[in-house]
Amino acid sequence: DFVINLLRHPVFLNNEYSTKFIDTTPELFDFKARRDRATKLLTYVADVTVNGHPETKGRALPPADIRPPRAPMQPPVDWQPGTRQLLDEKGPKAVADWMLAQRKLLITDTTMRDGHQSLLATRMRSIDMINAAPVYAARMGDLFSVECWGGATFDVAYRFLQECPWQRLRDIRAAMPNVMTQMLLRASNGVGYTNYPDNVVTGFVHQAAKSGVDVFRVFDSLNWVENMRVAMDAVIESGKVCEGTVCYTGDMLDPDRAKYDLKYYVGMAKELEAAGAHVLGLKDMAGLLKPVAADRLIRALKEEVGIPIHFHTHDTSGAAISTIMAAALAGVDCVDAAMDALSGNTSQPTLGSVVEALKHTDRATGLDIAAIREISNYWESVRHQYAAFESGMQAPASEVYLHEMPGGQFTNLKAQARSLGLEERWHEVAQTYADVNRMFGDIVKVTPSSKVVGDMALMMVSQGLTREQVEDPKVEVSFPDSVIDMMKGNLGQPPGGWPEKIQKKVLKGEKPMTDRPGKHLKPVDHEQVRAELAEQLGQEIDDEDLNGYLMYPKVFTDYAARHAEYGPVRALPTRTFFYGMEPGEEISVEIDPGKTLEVRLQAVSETSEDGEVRVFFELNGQPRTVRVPDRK
Ligand code: BTN
Ligand code: 3PY
Ligand code: ZN
Repeated sequence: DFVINLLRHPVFLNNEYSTKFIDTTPELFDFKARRDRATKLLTYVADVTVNGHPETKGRALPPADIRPPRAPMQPPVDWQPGTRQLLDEKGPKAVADWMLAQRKLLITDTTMRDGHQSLLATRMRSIDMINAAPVYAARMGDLFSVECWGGATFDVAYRFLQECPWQRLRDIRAAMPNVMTQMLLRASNGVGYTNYPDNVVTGFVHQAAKSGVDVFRVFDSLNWVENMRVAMDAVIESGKVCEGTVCYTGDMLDPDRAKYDLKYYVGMAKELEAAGAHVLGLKDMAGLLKPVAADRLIRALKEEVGIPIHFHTHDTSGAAISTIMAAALAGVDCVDAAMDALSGNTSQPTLGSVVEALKHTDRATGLDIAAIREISNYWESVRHQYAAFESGMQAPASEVYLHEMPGGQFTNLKAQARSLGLEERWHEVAQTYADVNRMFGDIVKVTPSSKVVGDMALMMVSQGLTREQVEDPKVEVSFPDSVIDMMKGNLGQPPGGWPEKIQKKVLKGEKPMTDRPGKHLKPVDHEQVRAELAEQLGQEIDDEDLNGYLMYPKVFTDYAARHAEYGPVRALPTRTFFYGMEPGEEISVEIDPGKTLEVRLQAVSETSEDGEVRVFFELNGQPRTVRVPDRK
């Protein structure tokens, strides 16, 4: 250990030591991991300071005068028991009964999941959420839940933010002990883009429950209840709230689109109730449900099913608040909204405005509007730091009723279009997305089926192919892999099956599967995978790591390798993480509860002849020099 410390010591590495070095450098005898982690972090900060962060290069910068976001309250805070205590003490059925007994409209705050997934490409870092959790506990204790996990946040945490999604969950949960945490689960697709073996799905749900998820919103990207049972059963087994979810698509009021009519939705809702759902989720991922349709749908569902209804929508069209009002007046039990500063457009409708709209009515939410404003001000300052990930969407648009893209996909697809040089042709992409949907038989479009439709649309626009050409057996088309996979039946079955003509053309005669994909996937031997992974990475693999690896093998191992190099970068302020430091700047980095590093950047050298830059820090008052290659 001593030799390792010596060889890694920056003073030693920089050839700046004298004969007294060992005697005057007590940290050489400090064999705890802490010092080592500090060195890793300094290496990261030095690297980003010199080379920039690959994710923010060439993108919009945060406003020049921004200051680090300051949360309205610091721990410890006083809090009153909330839904979380109800769940822990009385179980999920009691939560559902309690929901039905409320006259007030219950609210889920989606800021920490769908809000930033839909507005900031899912890039919000854990530290910005964890800092908000205490004020939620103290002042938003009457929320139904806080959606803060699942969907795209899981792989983005590992892949782009270099942090552990499980730790995010545990930390938010610990700092907000009274409000239920909620996640979005893609049923057999877990938090991924493909069906997983049944025991991987079950194991993942059990781990998520153990690490801190209270409410699981479970949906299937083709609305196939058969494909939801494994995940729903696992949630029910774990004693948490199972929100079995219907995805809304199309236009229920349009007689020319009879496939998804009132009867269809009520039928699926009843199947979910029979499958054991405690709560019925109604997931309008693109924001297509119109106010009058919402009134009819919610009234019918309230009549036909006995479990509470939780409505989720997006404000892409600008009409979502009117749909929320219609749903509230029709008796919906709970709705999703995002804190004002992260609401609107492709995100959820505006939480404070929903609260205001219902004040002094019998459905008043009881939430504290002053607290909402203060918390939203915090989110506003958080949002500024992520300027690089803003979509540039300027206004709501009724075009969503044409393309029907989910709010969580819209900005992603736009970025994909840009990277293919198709940004100028965005409205063509939107029209083609609609054409592909019809060609595929008018399907539910939500992760992962939405990604398949998007892949196909981008391919067609970039190759100048029309729907007629793609459907023409005489025209040779090379379909994206995701399309082939979906037509094979690997995401399951849409209502009424796949249109035969296009399926035949895509599969070139190969026979599709029509039963549940999970039935054909071999169970995973968790302990064997754990042992192999531990061997490969040379580190212990805990249950969270194992479940992360099973969802995303390569994303996880890449994350683990970077973690070994850079250490706990999750603890860095967001601005430092994306932009490094300025000479003279000081930051505090809490790497463990109560263990804080004070870091000051003194200076940055010129690039040496061998292409290296020396970055001079003060770490807790001690000088430290880090060398990084100039890769600019
Ligand atoms: C990524 O791999 O794209 C994200 C992880 C962070 C990589 C770090 S950021 C500082 C340094 N500069 C780089 O170009 N990569 C590393
Ligand atoms: C996701 O699965 O990530 C979604 O947000 C679907 O709406
Ligand atoms: Zn959503």
